Amino acid sequence: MGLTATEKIIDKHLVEGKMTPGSQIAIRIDQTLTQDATGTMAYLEFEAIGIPEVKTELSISYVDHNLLQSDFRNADDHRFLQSIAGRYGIHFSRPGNGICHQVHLERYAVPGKTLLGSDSHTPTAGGCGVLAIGAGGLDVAMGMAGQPFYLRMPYVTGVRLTGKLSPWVSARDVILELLRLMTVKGGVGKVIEYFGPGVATLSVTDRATIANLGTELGATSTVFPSDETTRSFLVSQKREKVWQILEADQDATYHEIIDMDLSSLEPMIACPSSPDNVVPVREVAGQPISQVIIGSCANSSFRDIVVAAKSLESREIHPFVSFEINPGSRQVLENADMAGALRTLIHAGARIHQCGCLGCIGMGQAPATDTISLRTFTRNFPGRSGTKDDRVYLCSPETAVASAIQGIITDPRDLGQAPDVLLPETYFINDNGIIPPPGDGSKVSVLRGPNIKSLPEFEPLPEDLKAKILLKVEDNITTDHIMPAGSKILPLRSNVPAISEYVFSAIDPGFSSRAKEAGIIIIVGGENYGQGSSREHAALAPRYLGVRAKLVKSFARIHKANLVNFGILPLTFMDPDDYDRIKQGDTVAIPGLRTALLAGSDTVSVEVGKDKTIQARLELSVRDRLILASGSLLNWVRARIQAGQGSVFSL
Ligand code: MIC
Ligand code: SF4
Repeated sequence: MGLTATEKIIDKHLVEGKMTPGSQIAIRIDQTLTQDATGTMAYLEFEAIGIPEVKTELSISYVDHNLLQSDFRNADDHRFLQSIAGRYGIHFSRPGNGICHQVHLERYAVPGKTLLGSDSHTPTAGGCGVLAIGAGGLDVAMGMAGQPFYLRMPYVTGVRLTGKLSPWVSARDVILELLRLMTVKGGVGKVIEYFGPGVATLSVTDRATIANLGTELGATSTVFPSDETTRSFLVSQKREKVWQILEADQDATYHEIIDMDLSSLEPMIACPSSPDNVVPVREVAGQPISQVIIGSCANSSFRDIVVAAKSLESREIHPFVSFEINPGSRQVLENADMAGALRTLIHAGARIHQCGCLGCIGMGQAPATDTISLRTFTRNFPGRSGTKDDRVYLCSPETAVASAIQGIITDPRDLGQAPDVLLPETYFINDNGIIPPPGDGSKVSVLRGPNIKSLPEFEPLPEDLKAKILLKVEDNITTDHIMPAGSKILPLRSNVPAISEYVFSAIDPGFSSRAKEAGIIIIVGGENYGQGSSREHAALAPRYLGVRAKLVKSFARIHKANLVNFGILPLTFMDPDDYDRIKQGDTVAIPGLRTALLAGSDTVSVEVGKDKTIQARLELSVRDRLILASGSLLNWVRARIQAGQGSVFSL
């Protein structure tokens, strides 16, 4: 039987398990990436493993999330990241060089390879035929140490593209349409693979936009074939030699197929406050706006910036709108400049920022009270912009610029003739923003500022668990609810005691002080709990506060893996109606938990108060169970190293 492109990559990298969807597999990791906000912790964890040097083909540390340097802490983090990269054989992409996913696509993505990144939008490289997966920092640290990555063999959903996008309609509209169809839960456990004649009409950066936002479907990854378009892209990056073909076999079978005719699509927009709250732009057109930003790892490539500039030729930004450009990379900025786009943008009234995540992660650019902000970003979760009760819409660069001109949400087709954007045959390339490691890093000293605190130690799982339900939450709780980001909190990513003060602060400001009195804690939640970011702080900081279990209707993939890595038991309701039978403040007990876990039991009885018992499911692999019993992945790995089993982590 033939294989899909995804299966071909997995097959080549499989080190454990069988390619049966849903079963546990382990794959070899060729490349890793980290970004600063998750990276400081990932490198502290890598250090704690005790290996002299990374064992991957390429590992790279990007600095893109926190560039504010509002005090010494952020600058110290940058110095720490640069020095530890040199120490362990890791490339370092300097602050201002660009967003990890955009730079990686340009300079390092190799068709057919595996990439593990400590950021949920790592699948962006899937636009170039890479199997790229987002994970928690500890899993990426393990990848750097040469260990395989454990995951459930994904179901492969095929999206067959036909036709060609109409003028003013672009890649963002393709994925917004898919988000409308599949919702933020629709991709869980799946890789979304694109095929069909429509693929050839999309450039690699268009494909990367679509792959990037596959994360918002909850998908494990997104994979595009590697074809002649991919080859031309690699030629334009002077990297043709890494090109290789990747396509599904003629007789490959997909788990399901979604047909999409590109010609039938129209400009779409995600309304507040979820990326799947999608409608055609015309349905919400006419509402006044105060801010428009083009940027983020989803839509800040050369094409995205130039299409905005061309649309602005002999036009101006509306006087009530702040129009802002966050270029994806220094390469984008330099090439847009050479194409004359920057001058047009500046002249029309745009505010040009440095290359990085900036407002996408709430580092500045917060919108005004009770006004609409249009962004080409990835997420519009409530409050992520930094403004309470924000009204953030997500759309294409075309819709963004048309609206910035008119001052109201505008269907870009109203602007008349669509601009033509020619991609450079070869980009002007300058890699001086990337510092390769020295041949021998053993002499490099790691520079640690006072805000960089070592990792807390965690106790093994007790035999009997007695805990209090300190918080009960609804469906679709995001990691931005659990562990918010933004300019106040992001500088604390290397300081677990300090950042833990903000756990759940967005929805329950008293949580961390209550937690300090409560002892052992359990959290109850609904469907798709922990969607969004890969930030392991959303597991690490609650664990530090005493959270030992979460009982929910269903989990998002990366968050569940992070919970296991930090010794928090992920339990799901056998009967979802039991969610309504328990309340915040109840006490729960799970007697004999440790024995049941290690015996491989699939269910446990949870006693709630004095008179109720409900059943909870333990959907865990053998490895997960051992990690949970040890108290954390690091405890488990250290114990194995001490027992002389250090080089073989597999089970
Ligand atoms: C995000 O977009 O939410 C982030 C910030 O890039 C996160 C990583 C983080 O929290 O550091 C992600 O998507 O994984
Ligand atoms: Fe950065 Fe935003 Fe992309 Fe996250 S989604 S990596 S914050 S640009």
